[in-house]
Amino acid sequence: MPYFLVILAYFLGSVSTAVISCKMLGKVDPRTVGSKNPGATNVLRYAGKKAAFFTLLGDLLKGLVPVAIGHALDLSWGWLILVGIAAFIGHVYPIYYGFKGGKGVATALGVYLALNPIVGIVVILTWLISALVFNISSLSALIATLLAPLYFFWVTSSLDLFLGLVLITAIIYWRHRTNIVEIIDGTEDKISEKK
Ligand code: NKO
Repeated sequence: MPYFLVILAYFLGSVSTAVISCKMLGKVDPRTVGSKNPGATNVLRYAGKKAAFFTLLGDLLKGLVPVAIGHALDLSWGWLILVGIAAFIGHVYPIYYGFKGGKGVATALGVYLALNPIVGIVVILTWLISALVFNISSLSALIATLLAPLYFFWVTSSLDLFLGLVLITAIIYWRHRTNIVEIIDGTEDKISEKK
């Protein structure tokens, strides 16, 4: 049964809500503009708030729902994070789009919220505080996902969970490698331009 949930999570994670919501709202395909990333940040830039909202919500639910089902089945932390990783990998390397997906931020957040809602909210607060300070979406995600494994280890003391979360963080950093260069160069996009 847990194996089945892991596979299901991968196929669900592979569905791009950025591509689907932009298509349904008659907006530009986010994979062709800006950062070319099918994620809420790039959708907000080129397709507006409504499409960005659905993208964020959909990508979050792809991580949240499978892990919440795992919780209902009383799976161990090790199995739960395996289910979460499967959903996350689906989003980042989707089977339906030639394995070219997103950066994994919203789906990781859904996984965090399902693993432990309180810790998930603390991760969101970390993102919000970073966003208020730096005004950069990618940097805020990089800070939040770096701290998430530590928060969870503090609360659960599960090494399986910690190692799985570190893998998610490592993949998010890898997917943000061009963002990291632009952050260092000072050329990364701001969330809101105050000019
Ligand atoms: O286009 O390369 P880009 O600038 O878009 O995108 C960089 C970005 C990619 O990720 C996304 C996903 C959407 C993030 C918006 C977050 C909204 C507020 C909720 C808090 C999220 C916190 C958690 C992060 C943990 C990983 O990075």
